Parts: sequence; C-alpha cells; structure tokens
Amino acid sequence: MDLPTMEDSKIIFALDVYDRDTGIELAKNLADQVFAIKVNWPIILENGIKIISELSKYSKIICDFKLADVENTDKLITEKVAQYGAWGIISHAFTGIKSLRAVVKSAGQMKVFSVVSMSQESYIDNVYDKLVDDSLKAGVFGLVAPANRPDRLKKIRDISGDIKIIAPGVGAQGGNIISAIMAGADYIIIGRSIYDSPDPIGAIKKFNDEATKL
Ligand code: 3DU
Repeated sequence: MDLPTMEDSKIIFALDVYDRDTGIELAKNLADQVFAIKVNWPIILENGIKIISELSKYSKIICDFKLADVENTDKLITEKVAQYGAWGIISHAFTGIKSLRAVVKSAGQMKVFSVVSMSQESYIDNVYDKLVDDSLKAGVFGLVAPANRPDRLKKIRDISGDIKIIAPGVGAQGGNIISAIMAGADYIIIGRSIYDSPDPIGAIKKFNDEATKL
C-alpha cells in the first residue's frame, strides 16, 4: 500500500493521546509530513490493539511498547503486534540478548528498535555500551537513544556503526533537533511539541525545516 508518509522527513511523531478520533485526525493530517508515527500505551489502552491497523492506513506505525520480559512473553507480544500491521516495535535491551533475539525472530516484517539509553538518567546509563553490543548482535534494525543528551548520543553513535538511531527528547524534554542530528540521530521523535501545539501541522513544518537545514 502506498502511504503518504514523507520519506525524507527526519521526524517521527509520538502520538501520545488517548482519544481515538483525536489520534486518527492527527494521523490523517500529519502523515505526509513525518517519516513515521509512534504510538505508546495510552492510545492502545483506551482503544485496543486494532487501533494499530486503523492508524497504519495513514503512516508507518512504530509501537513503543518497551518490551522488557522473558523471551517467551516478548515473543507472544511481538507476534500479536505484527498481526495488526505495525511497521516497527520498540523493545528494551536491558533484559538481555535472549529476549532481544526472541523479539527480532518473531517480528516478521516489523523493524525492531531497542532502547540503549533513556532521555532521563536511569540505571541503564551504566551499561549502555553493553546494550548497544547486544542489540547489534541480536540484529535489531535500530536503536533508541536520547536526543536531549547529545554527549551520550554521540558516544552511542560512535560504537554503533551506521545502524539507524531514533531519538526522543526534543521540545518538551529540552533537547533540540540540530544537536541531536549532529550527535548522530537519524530520526527525531517528537510528541507534545506537536500534538499540544495550537497548529500541529505548522509545528511539524518548523521541525522539518530545521532538520533539513543541516
Ligand atoms: O517528550 P515528548 O512529548 O516529545 O514525547 C517523547 C516520546 O518518546 C514519548 O512517547 C516517550 O514515551 C518516548 N520516549 C522518551 O521520551 C524517552 C525515552 O528514553 C524513550 C522513549
């Protein structure tokens, strides 16, 4: 299916709303301005997993479920998400390579991204290099690393080769697009600064302009 998604955009829109109609409206209006749309638990908990198929009519959908369990449970969740047509899924990496491999194996066509560092300080800060190493060995498609911590992001890029890095933390969490891209991010994840804006389309256009200036 041909999606209107803008392949050269560096923006992944984080659609962190509960309401179905609001979510569908935003997806419809913004899909042609973004590389992909990321959903998290709020919209799934309110509307059920079928919302993934509905949203997939408008854009590539990345399910940010931050899987963090034993391999069998991660596999069961991943297979179920794949059935609803998601383009990508996000897993934690700290649960170890066995779980990551289970996610990659059961993802089918879906791209798997693993979290190697958070946008706020956390205990995984102490092991980010091991998380990158395991993620590369497990064969994930990409990594999630913080846009608002460019020094950390740069360290992650330096040990990750050319694997895709998607980076949250711009706008509401204080980061900016230019320093994140310069530190090595391929795509920038932005939520509140878009969906809370009185003009979401204008907000995305501004972010796209900024990202393509580089
Ligand atoms: O802060 P924002 O509203 O721009 O949204 C950021 C999104 O990225 C949100 O869905 C959040 O769950 C996700 N995310 C982080 O913010 C930080 C991480 O380390 C990983 C994911």
